[in-house]
Amino acid sequence: MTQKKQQYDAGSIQALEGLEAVRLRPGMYIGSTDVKGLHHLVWEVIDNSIDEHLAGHAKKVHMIVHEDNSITIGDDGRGIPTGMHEKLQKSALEVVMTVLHAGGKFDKDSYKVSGGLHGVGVSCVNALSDYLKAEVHREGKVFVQEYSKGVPTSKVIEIGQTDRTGTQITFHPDTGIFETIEFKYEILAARLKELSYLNKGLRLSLTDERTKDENGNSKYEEFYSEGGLREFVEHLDEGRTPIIERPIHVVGKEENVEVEVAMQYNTSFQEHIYSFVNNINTREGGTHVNGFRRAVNREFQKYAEERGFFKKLKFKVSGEDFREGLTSVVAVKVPEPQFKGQTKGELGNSEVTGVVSRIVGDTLKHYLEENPKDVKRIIDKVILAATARHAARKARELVQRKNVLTGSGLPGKLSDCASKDASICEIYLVEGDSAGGTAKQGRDRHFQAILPLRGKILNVEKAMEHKIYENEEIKNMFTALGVRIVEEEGERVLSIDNLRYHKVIIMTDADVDGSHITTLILTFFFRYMHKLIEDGYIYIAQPPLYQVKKGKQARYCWNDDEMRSAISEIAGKANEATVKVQRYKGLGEMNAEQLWETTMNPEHRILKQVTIEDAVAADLMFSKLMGDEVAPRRKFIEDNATYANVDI
Ligand code: 0RA
Repeated sequence: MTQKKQQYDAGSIQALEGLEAVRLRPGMYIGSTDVKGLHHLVWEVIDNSIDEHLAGHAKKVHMIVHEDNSITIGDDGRGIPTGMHEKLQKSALEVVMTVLHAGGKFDKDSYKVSGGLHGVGVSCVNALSDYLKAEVHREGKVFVQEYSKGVPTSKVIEIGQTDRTGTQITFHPDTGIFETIEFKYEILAARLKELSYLNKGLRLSLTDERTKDENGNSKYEEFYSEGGLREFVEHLDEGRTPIIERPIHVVGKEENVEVEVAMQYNTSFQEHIYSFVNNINTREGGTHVNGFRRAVNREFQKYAEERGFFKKLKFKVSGEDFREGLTSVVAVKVPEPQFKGQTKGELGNSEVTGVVSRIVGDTLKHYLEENPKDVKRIIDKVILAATARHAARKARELVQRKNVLTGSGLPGKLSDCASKDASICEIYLVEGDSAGGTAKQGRDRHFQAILPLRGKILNVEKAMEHKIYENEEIKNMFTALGVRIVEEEGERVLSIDNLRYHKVIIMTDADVDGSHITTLILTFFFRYMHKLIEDGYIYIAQPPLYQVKKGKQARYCWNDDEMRSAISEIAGKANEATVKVQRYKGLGEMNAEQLWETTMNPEHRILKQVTIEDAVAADLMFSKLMGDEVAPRRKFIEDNATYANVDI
């Protein structure tokens, strides 16, 4: 055996061991093996194509979902190198595809993500696919190699000539690894759209061969943005009314950190910041967001104080007041990003704060000097925000103090549970007093509490904050849950140290009104108790839609398919006249025992955990639902008569 041969074998064994680790513990590499992890495979491959764009090569990226849920992602970048890898004595293509973390070693000057959400390398995708094909157009030739579960099933072969360059990867996720391999069009489309805003000038397309129109054409969409972040902010603010003419746009670079920010003031009362690091959404913010906020506060404060705008105010204007009704996208490119936080969604690099703060500050200074009309409108809004916050604090303190004074402080309408162990306790927020009564009879009072909510709760997107604390239903929720809003360094934060239940379950009727109420409650949580959603405490109960009954046999069904199979199973042929089906619309149509069996008993019930899958999409939905325009809200509610299908 020659020395070279030995090296080759050693290299292959090492590569195999690496990929075996990925297959043994996929969660460590892609987070999970559910729908989320499945889509992670796509993000991984497309990130490589985006890197080619960032390095100035790729202009187009296409994605095709095939009928069998395999996916093709292609770009017109340089193409993965195919020459011999000296050390491993095989094609660089094979190394990139089969050696864990090999991608990075080939890296040029692009902003790779390390230790973060993506960036595990395309070899991970290969390891977790039962089939993968890489096709490379490079140096006038077309090269192809195929793999199964990360192991090559062919050599790198040359199959023809070409006049273009690029890489095309087709993979089929391993059904033995993933709980589901069904890609969701909406998730793919949302990310491609986001990527088009983050990478202006890049053309992205999505073809879904699983969905055909009447002419047999596959579903197809293109995503392209010329304006980049400026258009992104305009898109995010579609349902809101702007108060300045054009978004403020910041672009700059310092110490290898690229910064781009777009910000727009609107008439709403909320702050919306979407932040990205190397194209990846940082949901928990981080040093780039801190730098941005610091600059906004500092520049506006200085400007307003120098001109005496705040002279007449009897209270201090705080940082938040400058950002009420501000929608912004903060995107940075950092060479070696460090991620921290619970979901690794927070940028940790401390040097980024100062860079962003300086670059944003410089642009804002000029903006403030040059746009007096717009700035006047912003300052008026800031003063209004500060005044409202002052009123809200008074209202909140009144409510929170009152609770302390009135003994237990718990709302009279709450039927509390016996246990005081929050980790096993649940609270059902139930629509209406009558369903509340049924739930109270049906529950297990050891660990289940019931809080009936009367009618429609306040639409918090539209209400001023102090009104919120005066609303009876909302006060009850705060006190029953045991959470409070406290101020830390002038910013409001939700304190959940005394949260009394680790499951907060929204239970409403399965009709239009019910889904409207669910939406209102979720909007409230989204705006005022965001942390409860983030930490996974919020659930939606799923009452059954049907009961199929024959004699003593009864079966509950949660959708039409289940209903049909229940009919044929327990009632014989579907067209038999004694086939009895009851459609439940309201919780009130069930008696206490039925409600317990189907919707409250932990052994049988179906709970949908509310997650913030995609903060951008969720927020868009809320603002469309709750914003200034009525038509999109009505349509949404009509389209979603049962809430079950809405992923927020
Ligand atoms: C390694 C090195 C180079 C490019 C790539 C990998 C690359 C990977 C993928 C995956 C999908 N599309 C891709 N495009 C490129 C640099 C190539 C060079 O220096 O010419």
